[in-house]
Amino acid sequence: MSSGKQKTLVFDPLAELLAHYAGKKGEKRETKERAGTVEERLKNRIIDGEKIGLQQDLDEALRTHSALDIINTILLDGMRVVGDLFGSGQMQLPFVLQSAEVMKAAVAYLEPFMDKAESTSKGVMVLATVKGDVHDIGKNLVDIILTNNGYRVINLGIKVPIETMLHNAEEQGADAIGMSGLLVKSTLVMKENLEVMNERKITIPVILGGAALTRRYVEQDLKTVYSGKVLYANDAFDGLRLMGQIVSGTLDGGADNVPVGEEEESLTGTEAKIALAQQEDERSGTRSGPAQRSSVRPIDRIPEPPFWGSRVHDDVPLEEVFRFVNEVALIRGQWQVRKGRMPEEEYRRLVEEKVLPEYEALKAEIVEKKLLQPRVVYGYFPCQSERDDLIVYREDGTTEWVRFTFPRQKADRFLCLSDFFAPVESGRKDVVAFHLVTMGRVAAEHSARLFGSNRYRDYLYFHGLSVESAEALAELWHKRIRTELGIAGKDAGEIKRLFSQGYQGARYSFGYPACPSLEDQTKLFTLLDAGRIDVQLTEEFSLDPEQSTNAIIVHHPDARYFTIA
Ligand code: B1M
Repeated sequence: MSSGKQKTLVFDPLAELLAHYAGKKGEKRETKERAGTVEERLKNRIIDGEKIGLQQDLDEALRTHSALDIINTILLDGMRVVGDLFGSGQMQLPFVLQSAEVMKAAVAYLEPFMDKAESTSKGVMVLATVKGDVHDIGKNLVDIILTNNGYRVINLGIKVPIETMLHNAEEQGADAIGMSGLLVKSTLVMKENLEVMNERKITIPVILGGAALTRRYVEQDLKTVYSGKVLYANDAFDGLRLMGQIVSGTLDGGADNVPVGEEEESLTGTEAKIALAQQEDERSGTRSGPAQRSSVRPIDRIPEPPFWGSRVHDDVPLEEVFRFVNEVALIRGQWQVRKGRMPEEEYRRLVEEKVLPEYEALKAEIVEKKLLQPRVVYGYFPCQSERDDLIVYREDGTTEWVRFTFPRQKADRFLCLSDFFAPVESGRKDVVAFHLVTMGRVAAEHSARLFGSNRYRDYLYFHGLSVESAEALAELWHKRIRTELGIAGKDAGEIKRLFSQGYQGARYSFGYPACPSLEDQTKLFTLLDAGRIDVQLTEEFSLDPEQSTNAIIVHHPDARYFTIA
């Protein structure tokens, strides 16, 4: 039983967050002792994400409560407060995950005290990333939040076919199936899955989530293909809320499920919606553009590449890659350390004094243990444009090797990616560069290790940095390509200005609006002989390992990001 110094029981999220970031878990907290009843202490341990002293409090609680009672009434109540604080913007994701870690540890400690027949489970979800998609983190965040709020989650992993999901759902008596995916392709797989389920007259509720998914697509298109309930979850807590409604029978499945104040337009990134619109255009066959050309003029002096063909680099220093990490995307996007209701100055202090030192420590650990292994394959190829096509030639400059067809804007400037290259009729050969970068399989393996050992917060941090490092390597290599082509003179001095295209030309990743076809990555793989850096394309055109990205690199000064619709 704890005794001695008192600690205030009033929860101050910022103070807790600052304490949390003050060092590794438990540091500075070892001596902190809690006051109040054992029930209050346990609940506050969950809220504060504090493991030190947990076992003693659980032992004390076991004298007056059953293990099941402790979980259902005390600990889950703590998690409910955590969810509320997160929902109201008062608690940040890393801190939520810290609480989930304590919950997990507490339940593991209590399990041996429970009868075999006793179950803490409020319901069961079979959860998976859909076929052909390697994206892990979204689904795993859902797993963490559901598991530590009393649900049993059968997490089937990535690239999961519908048959496996259905088999597990039946075997485990699941209350719902959860499907996740990163790319627009995956939203189409979700649709196919629902069609299969419908044909078989299966009606289990389905929750869908992922970056390229929109509520509109789920609630308008997908609802029409499935006679069971199909629900859109914007984030992991939305998934938790829906799961609660499913098991309590309070779900009505309609627009009423949208939380108050949630606007359609704020549901997913604008980029995701643009990409989806593009995909819809493609499906409805409106993709090929009018004969009109844009007013982009061919460049006078075509840059000279240092070599033709492709080269592999697996000696890129990690320190160099880290210099190109977009810290805003990392901290606010991946780690979800957001300002919320915090005054600007406090947020700045939090980031500078607490988050950035942790970031530095993580980078040092990664370098020391080689937990990321950057590899690049890139190359330069002779090319010409022909209307909406880009023809890529073999090194001889005359034999057509690969041909891309890009969409053209139907209005506005009538832009098409091919316009940035010398046309066939000019008689001149232009140059196009491609690259594919990865942080290596070790990145996915280490992420899986952290998740598997319930180190949720470390998992979020490492995974987030690993994917942003892939993006950083792409940025770094784009700079190298500009330098090699002799067009780096217009580069912004500050690295962070490169993130908003502070340079000549553009880097278009396949799947972006200007080159939306993910299938076109097979052509890039052919040109670059991509297997040499151990990156594979799945049957749904996802890049495996997850921490990989590729692009077509255009040197023309007028090349900027544009949308098609
Ligand atoms: Co790229 N990417 N990316 N990317 N990326 C998107 C998704 C894209 C919309 C950007 C765009 O067009 N501008 C676009 C997809 C469009 C399309 O499909 N055509 C895109 C593309 C094209 C690509 C590549 C194909 C580009 C290329 O290299 N050719 C490539 C593919 C990578 C691969 O296959 N392995 C690629 C690569 C990358 C990076 C590696 C550089 C990087 C990391 C990707 C990763 O995380 N594995 C990256 C990033 C960062 C993004 C954006 C900017 C952010 C995605 C992210 O990491 N979110 C994204 C654009 C955007 O969303 N604004 C984009 C954070 C993550 C925690 O969220 O996984 O969505 P998420 O999970 C959330 C919710 O969605 C929800 O809860 C989670 C927690 O809140 N949720 C569920 C998810 N599943 C759920 C299930 C549920 C409930 C909720 O219940 C079952």
